[in-house]
Amino acid sequence: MVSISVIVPTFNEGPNVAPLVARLAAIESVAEVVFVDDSTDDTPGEIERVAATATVPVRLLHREIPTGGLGGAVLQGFDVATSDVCVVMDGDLQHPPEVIAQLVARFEQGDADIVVASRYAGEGSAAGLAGFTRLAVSRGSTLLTKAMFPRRLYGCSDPMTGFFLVDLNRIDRSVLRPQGFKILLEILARHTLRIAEVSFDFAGRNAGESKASVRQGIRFLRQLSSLRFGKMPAFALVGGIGAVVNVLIVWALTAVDIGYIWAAIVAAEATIIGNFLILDRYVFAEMKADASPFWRRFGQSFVFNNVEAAVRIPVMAVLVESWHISAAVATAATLAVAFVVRFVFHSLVVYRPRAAPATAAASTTAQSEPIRSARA
Ligand SMILES: Nc1nc2c(ncn2[C@@H]2O[C@H](COP(=O)(O)OP(=O)(O)OP(=O)(O)O)[C@@H](O)[C@H]2O)c(=O)[nH]1
Ligand SMILES: [Mg+2]
Repeated sequence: MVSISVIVPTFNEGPNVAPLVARLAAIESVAEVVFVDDSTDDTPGEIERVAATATVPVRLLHREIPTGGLGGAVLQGFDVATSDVCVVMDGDLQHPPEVIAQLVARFEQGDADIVVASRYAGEGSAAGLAGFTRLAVSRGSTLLTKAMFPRRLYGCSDPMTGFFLVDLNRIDRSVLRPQGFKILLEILARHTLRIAEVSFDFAGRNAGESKASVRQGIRFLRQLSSLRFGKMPAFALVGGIGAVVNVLIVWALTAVDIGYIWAAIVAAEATIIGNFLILDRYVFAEMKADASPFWRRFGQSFVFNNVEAAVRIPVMAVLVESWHISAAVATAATLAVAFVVRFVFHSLVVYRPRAAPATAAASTTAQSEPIRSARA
């Protein structure tokens, strides 16, 4: 039976401490609960009061200088944990402690380095996310992030969750650069781990206030930039070069008296094909072996790009005619949306592994995504 340290980052969660500890104490495999606290109120006092009578060891690490925010707190929790197998969870009871038994059971099967409690797998639900906007932001950013790290996040439907079990022996903590909320993403994007999942229902917050904010969103963008946005920059570069080539072809063909409509069509198709060949050769090189055959990848990419071009013009017309947006802004907006959709489609659909990618299950040292540079 594995015994685990539960790491709970807290910021002003006083009223949630007692019910959380009571529910954790009832779980057999829990060896200790480590609160890593950055509170500005009496939460540390409350943790000490609860610890005095708890039936499970409760430890408190109060940080005067809250380096790295929530993610930094989790890392410091790892440093003081007595067990090598840790569960990270929120302190507001949005993560039901009873799910820990399932995380441990899944880990004990022996084929995973990390077990993620997912809101988006199987029976899970994100109903506890307040409001349509937050749900949409959560879903959208998850999809885009998965497209940036298609191999390392393969098999993880919820890389943004704050509820997971990790075997510390399988990760190199010195490469982690936590900034804010997304510590799991930081771990997954910088290692090649065997990921397993357990689904759960994300509850509403028990008591107290949310710390999620626009500021956290900005920190998330900073985190993505320190992870170098995975595959996205290379994908964008190929698209940018394609656009320039497109213009050059139109210029050359019209110079030899070919009508501009025909010139535009030839240029568009030539760049769609050329872009695909470059993406396939360089950007998604290491994913080809596991993906569908060449002609199928080509077909999907070709059809997608033609449909996209065909749909974008009428959408632009609607924006300009009915919404009275200027043509330039409408062009920029539709191009930006098309870029994101194209990127997600290629990364997650065209190059989707037909089975679990071989390396994902093999080792923690293989560095197949362009993340190595971020280690410096
Ligand atoms: N140590 C530490 N813990 C934090 C910090 N910010 C948030 N937390 C804790 O991290 C957990 C997640 O924060 P929440 O505010 O619940 O974030 P959320 O679940 O996205 O937002 P809600 O849905 O509104 O609850 C909670 O246990 C917080 O107390 C921080 O800066 N330092
Ligand atoms: Mg919460």
